[in-house]
Amino acid sequence: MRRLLAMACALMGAVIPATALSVTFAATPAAANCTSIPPNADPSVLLVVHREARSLVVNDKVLLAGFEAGWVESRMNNLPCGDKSSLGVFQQRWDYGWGTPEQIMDPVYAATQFYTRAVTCDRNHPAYSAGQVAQCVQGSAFPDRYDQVAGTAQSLIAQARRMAEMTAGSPTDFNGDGRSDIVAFNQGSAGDAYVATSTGSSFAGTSVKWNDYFGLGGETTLTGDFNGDGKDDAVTFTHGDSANGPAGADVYVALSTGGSFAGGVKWHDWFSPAAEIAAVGDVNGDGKDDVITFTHDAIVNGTANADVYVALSTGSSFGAGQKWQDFFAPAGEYPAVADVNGDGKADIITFTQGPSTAADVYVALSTGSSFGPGVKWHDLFAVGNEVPRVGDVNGDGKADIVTFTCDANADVYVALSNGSSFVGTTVKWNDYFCLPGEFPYLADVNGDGKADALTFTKGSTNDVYVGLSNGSSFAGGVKWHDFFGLNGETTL
Ligand SMILES: [Ca+2]
Ligand SMILES: [Ca+2]
Ligand SMILES: [Ca+2]
Ligand SMILES: [Ca+2]
Repeated sequence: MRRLLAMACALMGAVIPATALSVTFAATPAAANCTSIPPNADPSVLLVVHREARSLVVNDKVLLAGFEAGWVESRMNNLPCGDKSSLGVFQQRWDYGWGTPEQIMDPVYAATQFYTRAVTCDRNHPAYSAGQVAQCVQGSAFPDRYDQVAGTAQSLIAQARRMAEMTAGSPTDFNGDGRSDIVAFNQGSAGDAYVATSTGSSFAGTSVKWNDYFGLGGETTLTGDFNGDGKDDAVTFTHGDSANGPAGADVYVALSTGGSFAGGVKWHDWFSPAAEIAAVGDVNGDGKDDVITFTHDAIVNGTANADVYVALSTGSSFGAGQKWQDFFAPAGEYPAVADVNGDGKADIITFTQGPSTAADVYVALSTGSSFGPGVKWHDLFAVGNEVPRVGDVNGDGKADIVTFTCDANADVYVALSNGSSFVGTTVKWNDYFCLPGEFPYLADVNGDGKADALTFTKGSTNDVYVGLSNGSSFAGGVKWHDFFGLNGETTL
């Protein structure tokens, strides 16, 4: 751990903005014997509890039960203390058959224990509310507390989903024709991957399956050209965290043949465990995409690990994980990967996502063997819950930053890279693109060298709209596909 004072101070005001995480809780949590319990949820615990629910393919009610129980018992913190022998997020007891203390203190294990039992309770009592399912598992002396925090739990689920969907810089030209395509990983227990290829003016193909078992629920599925043949491949990170977990922290790659993804092959057996944020980019500029993981730790008392590890592609596997930066993108920030200075080596970017007084963008340039210091490249971009992306929207070889408000305004703002900073504040490139609940993305879908705006509407329409870049704005949205990407699927 190394403390970078200047940056830590600069980021302090922005980390964990006063949104849902700051909900105050009047009643005393069940962990009565702890001398102090953090007032806010631990972001890494939120993400792990969310991922385990997805891994077990639980329904929305059981997911809510997990977040209600976690908030009531520990305010979603991995407590090393509690009433009697209770420990961890769910205050489980080793002397009542929940596992060893070490297992219970592993949030992956604890969440799996909770959800496995909650699924049974829900199946046996289908009329139960989420809070009643939580009580069925927990057997609390205060059975009504769980349903009472449903609103808070929903806010925390939204925070976790936002972290689970952090995605930037995952290229999608699967057949290598120079035009970006789209992919949907349905995850769950099916693990199907569907691709629709770009014709230059639409995405062709519905239900064209490129792999029928890749990327299960709770995993992070991304894309990139890992063997350097010009065709983007698929990668999945399983995010297990220890011998206690149901799976290790494996990384599988499915190479593109140009018309399908081959069977998944393990390229790494320990990378991006637990609540780390995985990403893709060619950080050493050899033409093969590498994998990057942000440990994304919360800042506590002005310090945090917040490390960044890289595993370089050899073309047939990923090498050992190496620390390339030791303080970048702590929890609450939105990390991304792209070549912002145009030297052919992908750099790391983080959006602090605070209020307008603290919505900064930092960059750490790749040297080819490490990332340099974090430097502020913009001081007002991607405020609060906006959705930031990175891509070369004007085709000059340097990746730019884009933010989608994805609210009723549906605005899209861009700041262009000049190689040492992002230029432009409130420069609107489209004023109606990405409504609430949609998933925006950037990709060069017509192959002119300029990244275009995409949005997957999901919801009830499942459409895909494209706003082509002309180098200074995104054109109005045009529907390129009318049935692609369902709710809960990962779409890129
Ligand atoms: Ca490839
Ligand atoms: Ca590389
Ligand atoms: Ca670079
Ligand atoms: Ca550019």
